Formats: sequence, C-alpha cells, structure tokens
Amino acid sequence: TAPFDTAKQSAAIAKMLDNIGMDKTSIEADFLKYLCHTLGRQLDSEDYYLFKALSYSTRDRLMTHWKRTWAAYNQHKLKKAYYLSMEFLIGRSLTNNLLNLGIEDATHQALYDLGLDLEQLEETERDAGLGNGGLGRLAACFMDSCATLRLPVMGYGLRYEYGMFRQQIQNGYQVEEPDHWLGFGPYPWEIQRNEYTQLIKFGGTSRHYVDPVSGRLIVHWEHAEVVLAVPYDVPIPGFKNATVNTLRLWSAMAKEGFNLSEFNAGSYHEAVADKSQAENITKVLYPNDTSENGKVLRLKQQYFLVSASLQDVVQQWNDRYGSFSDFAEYNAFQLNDTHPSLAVAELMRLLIDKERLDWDQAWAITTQTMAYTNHTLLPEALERWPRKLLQELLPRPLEIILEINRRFLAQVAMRWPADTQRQQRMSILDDNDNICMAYLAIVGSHSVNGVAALHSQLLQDGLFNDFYQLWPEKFNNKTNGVTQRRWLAGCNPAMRTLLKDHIGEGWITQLTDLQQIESLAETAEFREQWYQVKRANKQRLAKLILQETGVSFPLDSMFDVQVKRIHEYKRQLLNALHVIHLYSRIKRGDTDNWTNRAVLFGGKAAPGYAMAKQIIKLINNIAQMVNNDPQVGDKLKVVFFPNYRVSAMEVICPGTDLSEQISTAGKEASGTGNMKFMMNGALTIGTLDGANVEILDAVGERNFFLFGLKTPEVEELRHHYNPQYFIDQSHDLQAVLGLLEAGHFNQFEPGIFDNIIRAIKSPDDPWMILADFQSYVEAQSKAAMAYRDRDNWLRQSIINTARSGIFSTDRTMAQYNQDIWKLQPIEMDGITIQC
Ligand code: GL9
Repeated sequence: TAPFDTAKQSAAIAKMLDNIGMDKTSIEADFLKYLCHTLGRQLDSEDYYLFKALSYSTRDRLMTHWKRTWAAYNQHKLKKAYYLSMEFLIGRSLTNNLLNLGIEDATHQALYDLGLDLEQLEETERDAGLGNGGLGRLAACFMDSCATLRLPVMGYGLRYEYGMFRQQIQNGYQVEEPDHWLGFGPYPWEIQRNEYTQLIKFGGTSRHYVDPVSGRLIVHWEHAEVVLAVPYDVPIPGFKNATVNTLRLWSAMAKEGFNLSEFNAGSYHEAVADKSQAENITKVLYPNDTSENGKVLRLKQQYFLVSASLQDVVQQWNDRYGSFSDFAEYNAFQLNDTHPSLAVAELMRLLIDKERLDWDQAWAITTQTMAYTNHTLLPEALERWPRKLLQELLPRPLEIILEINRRFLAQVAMRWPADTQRQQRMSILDDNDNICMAYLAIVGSHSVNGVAALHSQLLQDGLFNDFYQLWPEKFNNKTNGVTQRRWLAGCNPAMRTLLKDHIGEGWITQLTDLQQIESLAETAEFREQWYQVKRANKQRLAKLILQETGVSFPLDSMFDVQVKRIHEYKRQLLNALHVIHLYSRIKRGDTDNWTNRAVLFGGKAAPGYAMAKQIIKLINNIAQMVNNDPQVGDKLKVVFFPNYRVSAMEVICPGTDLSEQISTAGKEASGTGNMKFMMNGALTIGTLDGANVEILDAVGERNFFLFGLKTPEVEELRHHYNPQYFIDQSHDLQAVLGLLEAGHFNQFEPGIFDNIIRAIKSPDDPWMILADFQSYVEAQSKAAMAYRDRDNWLRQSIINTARSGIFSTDRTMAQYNQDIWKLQPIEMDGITIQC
C-alpha cells in the first residue's frame, strides 16, 4: 500500500471542508443531494423531508467552523467555562443557524429557484422543548451570546426523549399530551458522540480502606448500579464569526442490553425492566417537582447530568495535562439554579477518590471553579432532598456533603461563637433531615448571583442574609437578557429591514446601537413606517390566533398580551379580573372614549397544580362569554392561546402592543418575556418587580404603565391584609366579584370557580390580588387612553425598542465573564483542522 501522508491528507480534508460554498448554487446542490440521495425523496415530497434536507445541508456549513472551534479550544491551554443546566429551551434552530451563518438570503434564493418557500420549511421544524420556561430559555440565549462573543463556553444538559408536554385545551381545560419530539427520526442538529460515553453510579455502598503502601485513606464506591451516559452534541453558532460552540446533551443507556443472567434464570420481564429503568433517567423533562414518587427520578437526573459532565471535563483534563495543580485557573462551572448543585460534591469525589487529591486541595479547586446562580425566591422552589434518599442513591456524595457541612459549621462557629441558632439556620442538613441544595451551592461556590438588581438585593437582605454576612464578597447581580438574534433579527424580519434602512445592522451584535433610532421617533415618516411594521406583525399574529382558536383579533384594537407559565404569583387572575371589568363596563353601557382591546393569554400549568389549571378554565370561560356577545363585538376579544412555546412567542412578541408584567412585587426574580416585548416595541404595564425595575429605569415613567404595591409595602401589608377593605373601596371590584360570584361565567358548571373566589378573598392570599386591583385598572385605563393617541403611542413604542439595548444577553454574558469566568475570547485566526 502507498505510504499514508498525514500532513497531505489533513490538508486535503481541510481544503474540502473550507471549500464548502455559502452561495446559492452550492446550497441548492447540497440540498438536492440530501433530498434525493440521502433521503431518497424528490421536490414534491412532504415539507418534513424538505426541511430535513435543508437542515443537513445547513449543518454541513456549520461543521467547518465547529471543527475549527474545537481545534482552537485544544490547540492552546485556555480557560473554559461550563454551563450546567437541567434545561435548555432551544425551540427551533433552522432560522437561527441560517441567520448566524449569514446565509438566509442565499438559502431563500436557492429554494425559491426550486419553487420552494423557505418560511414554510422553517415552520415545519418542531420545537426542541427541553425546558419549562424562563430559566431554560435563558440558558439557550446564553449559549447564543457566548458563541457570538467568541467565549469558550460549553453547555451541558440532558437529552430528554420527551420535552415539555404539549398543551391541548378541551372544554376550556388544559389536557397534557406527551411531546415525543424525536419521534420523526433523529434530530438533525445533533451528533452522537459514543466515544465520550461516561459511566454513572447509583446505589451501593461507600467503603473506606487504608492503602497498605501509602497509608492513605482510600474510598471505594462499591456494588453500585451503573448507567451509561451517551453524549449528543448540538452546534451553537456565533453570529457571522466562524465560531461554533457546543451544547452537549447526555442520554441514558443501560449498560448491558438487558440482564442476561436474570434472563437465563427465566426472568425475562425483570431483565428488560432493569434496562428500561436505567433508560428512564432521561425519558422525560419534569414539568414540576411536586409528586413524591417522581422525586427519586428527578434526583437521579440531576446526579446523572452532574456526574457525566464533570467526568467528561476531569477526564479530558487528566488525559491532556495530568496534574490538577492549575485546574482551577482553567475551568469554571456555572450552576443554573440548584438543580446541578450536586456538582459541588461530585467534583470533590472525582478529585479525592479518583485523582487522589487531599481534601484541602480538592476543596480549594471546587470553590474556585464553582459559581451559583439563583433564579427564584419562592420557598416552594428551593430544593431540599431527604438525607435518607441520598444515602440510598448516592452514598459517597452524601458522605462528602456531610463532611463539607461539618467543616462549614465549624467555620460558622468560629465567626459567631456560641450562636447555635445561627449554626442551625445555616446548616446544609436542616432540622427535618433534608439536604438544602441552595446552601450546598453557596458554600461550595465563590460566586452567588441573582438575575435582576432587585432580586439580587432581596437575596442578600432576606433569603441568604446569613451567608451574605459571612461572605459578602461572594454576592453579585447579573441582570438577565435575551438574544437579539432570535428575539429581534430572527422573529421580526419586518423591523429588521426597517432598522437596516436607517441605522444599519450593527445592533445585531451591539444592541445599544438601537439608541440611534430614538431621534427618529420625532419624524412623522419614520413613525408611519414603524406603524406599518407593527401592523404587519399584528396581522401575522392575528392569523395565527384565528387558526389556533377560531377567534378574530381586529387589527385596530390594542393587542394586550400575557404569556408565561400559569402561576398564582404571576397573577393571570388579576388580568382576568380586569377583562371582566371591561366586559362589565360594556354591559352597563359605560363605553365613552372606548379603546378596543384584544387580550391574549397563553402558558402552561404544571400538571399537578390544580389552582393554575382552574385559572386556565376561568380564562376560557370568560373568553367564551365575551367573544360570543354581539353587544361586545370588537370592543373586547379574549383568547387563551393553546400550547404556548418558543416558536409561538416568535410570532406573538412582534405583534404585541401592551406587555403584561404584573407579578406581586418581590416575587418574579427577573422575567425575560418582558425584555422580548420591549425590544419589539411593546409598552409594559407592570409592577416594580424583577427586571421591570430596570426596564422602567431605562424608559422612564412616561413610557411605562406602573402600578401596584412595592416590595416593602407588600411585606408590610401581609401582616394585616384585609381584602374586604379593598372590595368596600371599589365599585368596579364589587361589580367584577358580583359577576363571578353569581356564576355568570359558569352557568352550566356550578361551583367550579369557588376555589378561585375564596382564594382571592382570603386574608391569606399571598399574592394580594385585590390590593392591587384598583391601581391596575387605573394603569390599564391610562394605557387605553395613550393608545388612542396613535402618534404618541408610536413615539413611546420606538423609545422602548431604542432603549432595550442593555437587555441583550451579550451584555449579560460579558458581565459573567468579566466578574466570574475571566475567559479570553477564542482566537480563530491560524487555527487548522486536524483530521
Ligand atoms: C425563573 C424566574 O422565575 C424568572 O423570573 C427568571 O427570569 C428566569 C430566568 O432567570 O428564571 N426561575 C424559575 O424557576 N423559572 C423562571 O422562569 N421557572 C421556569 O423556568 C418555569
């Protein structure tokens, strides 16, 4: 055989990769090759196959950059960060990948010449719904921004076979359906990487030995059940910068096909059950974590993610460098909430048990590399796991957690001698024998951050105050953001074009450039163009609403939107009460200076959250009554949009006039939908909560409809809250409650809303809906009046977009990097691909 010339072959392959065309002709050729050769279809086959062929040819165009980015990671010793998250709510990828590659026009042309419509193919892509809401979508936006900033950041998550459930509405009620998103063959954006498979242990016992040679204590985790973690890599392209980062998602696989000895012993069922039990770990995304028997599986998921990811990093480090003395200088782990906080114990375990470091060295590395982000103040969301459960499932990590706690409490005792109450309060093991994951995360990290200024302040002053007193230097704020690639350039092409005509496209990577349109708000011509863009987007949204619900939204009415998870603290009920108030005004003829309004609700309720499900039913019943009353007509429309998801928001936010951000002050950590709406020119009606505070700061009170109690007022009122007082004060509220209590919206379903009525009239209502009702109605009426002055509304809308620059995740990621990770951007010049 001819001698193999590595250099020559590598050069040839690199050339092949580099020569992939980004022009219309080569895109067309590759698309046809995949369609006809690989998939065995032709141009008249179903959109699904056309989409698939296009996504394969697009993936090819990512591959060169992806390989080169990997090479850049490995050619030099550079610091990397790892974002550990149980959720990455990706949504669709085709549009985004074309945009970031800069080949949307070429692709559009290529398809057009074949008689195909790009947009139609884009819409056949199924959402990758691997997250519940804001927290998961934030992780996806972070990945996009890191790639765009050329930061060496890798995401680690789980490849759930079933994502967020699909929501159907039947007779006004939510019905959940499984989301088998991988059901139509493999996901085109992932690449299976068997060679990086890891072994994950569960159960068994932890045994301590003394090594006869070294005299050192050695720990073995024995008799554990072992599950395989198989990684699937998803490419994350930066915007036109030849950088493609990686999101690595782990999938559980049984170690053996099935238990052969059990099979041979005649237990076929048990043999297969073991296999499916192992594979259950990544079967389904938890839509909440309230059910008791599901809890074990959730804990397994968390450890599975953490152990696979850390083993991946530690092993590659070991293969490459051997010594761990400078590991902390080159690695950073960001914990997305407490869900991956077992990482603290797992890194300790790997460093001590596998890499044979002593406790102090391992602890120094752990605390210097780990950083924790908190995403909520709600007590019910703070994770605590029974010590007994950990003992059974993760005996060795539990030992480590208890030792961390022992040493930590000694430190607390040193700082506050004899303050036993404080030691009890701060203990990672609480009075009920539970492990408090937030405390573990704080103790094991060098950085703790909240996700908006107010939220971070409340963490310091309240929830984590003891820890703040001990380590004030750990605490910091990182206000959330959203990526303008998806949430403006991608989802609002009409506005993108308008912006391009006036200020170019610098804002796609420098969102503060949007400032430049503010002065244009004063020219009538620009306002008219702005109006036309919004109108076209409202038309697109109205079409979707009609298709999904059968209800027509009149284009001239104010599109008033609240989309987010259904939760009492987010107060969809307050919005619903306002709708009833408007309906009641129409019915009694109080319609002078009326502004037509079309109200859209959307969002999923956790399957076990009964109250949230009743709220959905109430909204649907109100909608039924309002939409079918000829006296109401175009004055008021109401819909509940089914199966709210990322791809729906991409149509909803560009078409929205008024954004509802009305949570009880102090309860919404940040919100990110609020930012998407603002960026797309909606005005906000909102409380002083989460990032609303910073939105208000940016636009000023004249461009924001502020209402409601402030956080300290809420906390003060809690001690003597008397809803009846607010009812007595307000005729409007009496009328609204009168309709509800008379059963006007449930004439054939007696009693179904009694729960809701009781909750809002109770002095124990933690969300204090009735306390804010009158103030909300007044702010709504101001919004309605403002909308009637079209010119002024347009000015305000333009100002909202113009000042949304700080809410880019590019800014958020730059701050994480500057304060926490301290990474150098990847240098792509001169990087060659090794094949
Ligand atoms: C959340 C907060 O509730 C939001 O206010 C915040 O914007 C996001 C992102 O930081 O995180 N925390 C949380 O648990 N969820 C959030 O949205 N819930 C879901 O993702 C369902």
